[in-house]
Amino acid sequence: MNQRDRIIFDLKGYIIKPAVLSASEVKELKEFVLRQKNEPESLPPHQRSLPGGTFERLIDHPEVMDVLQDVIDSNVDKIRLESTFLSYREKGEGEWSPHAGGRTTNPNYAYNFYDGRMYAGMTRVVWELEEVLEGKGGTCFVPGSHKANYNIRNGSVPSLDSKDSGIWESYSCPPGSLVIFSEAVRHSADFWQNPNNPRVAIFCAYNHINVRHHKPTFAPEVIEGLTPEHQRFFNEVYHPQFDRWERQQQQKYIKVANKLLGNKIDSGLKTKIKSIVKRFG
Ligand SMILES: O=C(O)CCC(=O)C(=O)O
Repeated sequence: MNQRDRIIFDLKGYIIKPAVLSASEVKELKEFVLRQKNEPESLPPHQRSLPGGTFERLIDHPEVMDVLQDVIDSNVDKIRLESTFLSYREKGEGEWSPHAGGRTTNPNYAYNFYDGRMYAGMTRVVWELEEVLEGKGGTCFVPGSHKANYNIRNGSVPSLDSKDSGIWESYSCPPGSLVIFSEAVRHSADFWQNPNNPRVAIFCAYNHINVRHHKPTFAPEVIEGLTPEHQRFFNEVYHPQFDRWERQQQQKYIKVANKLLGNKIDSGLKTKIKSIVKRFG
């Protein structure tokens, strides 16, 4: 993350990165997620919902990881992906629903600044696949509200939550842009009013490996269909040190099996040992 983006994210609680994806990447991705939405049966089971299929390669897109390493954890292994969904809105669809905002001790989405760097919990990464026009339905924010000292979370001054209170802002961006925000910033969905195109956006919620906000709902066959590098974003909530211990245990058992079989252990047996250690180790 460059210093300008760091300062903006800390100051406002969100940043926009315009046109991260090329026009052809946007086209391919949009066609795929609309197929997932409209004709899932036409796809193999492991691609019928997010994060499966064309979206998979965006899980650890370098532009996303670059930001998350600055706001969640510098170690990519400590970043999880806990929710992904498609937001599709035609003109007139949507809602005004302000939520979050203010300082919180809730580790799921607390925002802190300590020792020269940001520490955000749940961080939303939104891929906008259609053009967004300011004030016409993109996500709205009260900039800086992730650090508010008065309690704005419970909506105790309702006039502040009205869209025309003067404290809300939104954005314009071309298709393929990224909107990244701390869940701690007060924000709201809006009614889609862009006459030119629907809203087609993929919402992702990343978090630190040690906490989770959402109840997991991913289809097991979709997660099993991902590459191992991507599967690990959906591991249960635990510290990655346990993966190291598990690998050490597996190696121990594989060594013993090698000794017993005179170094003839094949890859099928190795996989079996690994899964047994994983289940019972
Ligand atoms: O639909 C939107 O634009 C905002 C969604 C939202 O409120 C959230 O991600 O928490």
